[in-house]
Amino acid sequence: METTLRDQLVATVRQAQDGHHAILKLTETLCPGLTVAEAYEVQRELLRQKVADGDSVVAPKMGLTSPAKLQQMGVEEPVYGFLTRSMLVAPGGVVHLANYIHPKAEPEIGVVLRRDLAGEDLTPAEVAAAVELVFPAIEIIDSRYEQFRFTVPDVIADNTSAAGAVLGASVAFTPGLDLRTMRAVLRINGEERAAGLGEAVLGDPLASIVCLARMLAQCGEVVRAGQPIITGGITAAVPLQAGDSVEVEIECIGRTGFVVAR
Ligand code: OOG
Ligand code: MG
Repeated sequence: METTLRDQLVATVRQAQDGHHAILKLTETLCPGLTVAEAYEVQRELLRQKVADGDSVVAPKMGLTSPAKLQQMGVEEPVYGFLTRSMLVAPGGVVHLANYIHPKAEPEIGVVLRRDLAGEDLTPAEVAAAVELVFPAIEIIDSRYEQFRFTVPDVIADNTSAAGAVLGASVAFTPGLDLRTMRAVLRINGEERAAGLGEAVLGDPLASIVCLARMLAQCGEVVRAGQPIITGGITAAVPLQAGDSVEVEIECIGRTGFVVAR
């Protein structure tokens, strides 16, 4: 992709991210023909700039990996983005709506690998052998596009709506722990608002890591050991309002939460 156009797309998305305002889709304005590969170039350049400005990359995230999410967003394929240090919210912490546009929360299962994983055709069993820890997570997504509507290239260029994440305490991953059958519940002020099983994520949250490794391999990258990777929303995302106390509990893994203020 031509650098001038790429930089224009990066600047447009970055202003929306930093200024917390919604924009029209890139595919509706600057670049109707934006491809998935070009969108990842935009995502990468934007992240590179953020890192140059003092932020740091924490871990990749998978998105659009469950039927509930695909249906909610009206798109068809898994995508990845990256969580950065500035997005992290301490468990039990407070997030301020003023720092977002139209934030939503979604329950996710997180994993930490004990060794790097690379390749186009890993199996869930190979991933399972490499998983060291698992943790309950809440991703706060906040599409920079109006109405939270986008095409796949648009959402990739916007770092897959990544805006915040609460990463709960991790537990050791043991072979007996079948993530497919773990029930995830998202509660707001004590009331259950969304629930689903781990298997909603590509049949197995570990398949999400297989998919991530495959996508990263296309640009010669690997899934790194030690990073807290989130595998994708298990349920549809739930809009946040001031006064919400949000909690996610993943069966056998644990719970985490945060509070929403104006
Ligand atoms: C895109 C991000 C999707 C997930 O877990 O499915 C995502 C969006 O829904 O805005 O993070
Ligand atoms: Mg997510």
